[in-house]
Amino acid sequence: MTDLKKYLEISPEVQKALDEGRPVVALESTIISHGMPYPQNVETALNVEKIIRDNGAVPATTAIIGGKLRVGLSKDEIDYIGKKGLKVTKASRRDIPVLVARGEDGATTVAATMILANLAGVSVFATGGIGGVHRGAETTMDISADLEELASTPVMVICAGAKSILDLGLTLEYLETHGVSVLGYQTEELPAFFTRKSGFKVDYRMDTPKELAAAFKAKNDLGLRGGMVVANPIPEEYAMDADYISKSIAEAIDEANAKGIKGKDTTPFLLDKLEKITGGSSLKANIQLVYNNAKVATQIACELSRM
Ligand code: PSU
Ligand code: MN
Repeated sequence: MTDLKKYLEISPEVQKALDEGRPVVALESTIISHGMPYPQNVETALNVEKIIRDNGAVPATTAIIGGKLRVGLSKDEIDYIGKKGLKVTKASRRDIPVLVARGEDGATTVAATMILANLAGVSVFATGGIGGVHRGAETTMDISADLEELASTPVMVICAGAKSILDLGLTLEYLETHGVSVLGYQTEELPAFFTRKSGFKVDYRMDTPKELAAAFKAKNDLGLRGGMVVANPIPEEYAMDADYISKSIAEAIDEANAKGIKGKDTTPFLLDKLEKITGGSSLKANIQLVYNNAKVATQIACELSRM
């Protein structure tokens, strides 16, 4: 960590907030490049930043640009990542050293965003959905590096659960094994991204941002490694029909299998396919749940900054 300054560039606005102990909320960039089409991706990313500001924190969108680990991007940089879309390297933990050494760009996944946030001293991060154990993982071994990162890096991730493109039961088992608390915000049930219900229970229900912040603070104070998952259900009015979405997901997975899609391409392929199958209605829901997560994450960050 001796040469951190050489690699890490925190925007002046984010640095100032951190120096003054004001709340900061990290945001990922794979959701911009690989999670949504242009221009809705950039529009959403900028709206998310506005929601965070309006609720009293400073947004810190992260990415790797020209080999620099960046925490806090300008509007032009967000536009650059969004326009470049799938041409930007999807960057998880394993990609970071190579992109840095080569001076290349990378859009940070949940795992990579946790790493960058932690290096900068940011501990709350809002996103849409986390990666997890894929369906069929008993043969493919496709388990997102996001889960491993949650096991080791002290960042609280506010999401709308995980999409049922994943095996939610196995994802919860994996998190349990690695000691990651899954906390439901005003719910006992793990939300499944597009829907408020999944049939699976979270570890604990918490009803206020303050309770969530207190749990995270206790974890850190006790020196317990790793992050936490806050599962925040999509607002009722934007939730999708469970049967419709589960049929659409099955169709997307069948196509991915038929085409032999593997590795880091799997999640972006399924997200794109799903959006096409649902004629854009999944994108609408996706955008709204991210806004909702940004708001709750900001409330948690505000509570933490007072503790
Ligand atoms: N799930 C979503 N939207 C996303 C992603 C996942 O609903 O945009 C992105 C996130 O960046 C997440 C990554 O960290 O995909 C996980 O990819 P993989 O499954 O290859 O680890
Ligand atoms: Mn994978």
